[in-house]
Amino acid sequence: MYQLYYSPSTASLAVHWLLIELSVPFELVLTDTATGAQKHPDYLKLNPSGVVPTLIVDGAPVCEVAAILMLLAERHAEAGFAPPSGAAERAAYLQWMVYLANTVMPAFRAWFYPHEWAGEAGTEAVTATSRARIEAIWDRIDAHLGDQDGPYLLGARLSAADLLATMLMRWSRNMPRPATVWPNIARYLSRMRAMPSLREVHVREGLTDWIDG
Ligand SMILES: N[C@@H](CCC(=O)N[C@@H](CS)C(=O)NCC(=O)O)C(=O)O
Repeated sequence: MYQLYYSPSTASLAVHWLLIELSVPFELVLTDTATGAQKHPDYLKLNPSGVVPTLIVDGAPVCEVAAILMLLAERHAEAGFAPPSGAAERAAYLQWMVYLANTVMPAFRAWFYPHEWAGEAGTEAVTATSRARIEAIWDRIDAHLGDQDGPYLLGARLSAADLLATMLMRWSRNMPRPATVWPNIARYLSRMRAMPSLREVHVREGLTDWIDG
């Protein structure tokens, strides 16, 4: 049985979503970032970065949302969320997972926590820069989706990268130009939002906004 340390609407959502898709047994442990639970000494023993998510796998903590998604996709390979080694889409899958984790997530981290980058005095500049970076990311992903043969990041094949991308696109919902402004992304999100498991994760996390567009 997996245990997911989560907080509603945060980076744990993609893991929660994949666990539902995989139909595997799991338990949720609320680690409410609104109350600072992610900085409690007991939680820091599991995740020294003091962030969610953490997934307990065979009794040991695993951190970093992209790593957790890739691990789950591999452990439950029959569900097809990761193209196997040697598959044509494998390189694109790895590229998108790493791009989402090391380019898109840090841009959002800067948007949501601008003081971390330049102190309180620099928040305005960091907010402006991170907004521009995020919009450039949507330009790139929108162009990619427009060029694809199929509806997903990897083309015809749905993968864990789509769950991570959708979660990140959702994070832009209150920005001046949310990801849905880009037409190919809007089409992509209509399809992703039609997945019953995404609606289910919204219900389970008590989220009512965005899912209906
Ligand atoms: N690199 C981490 C980042 C996770 C992250 O930034 N989580 C946010 C929620 S979306 C968090 O826990 N924020 C609370 C904090 O930083 O104190 C990952 O990929 O798992």
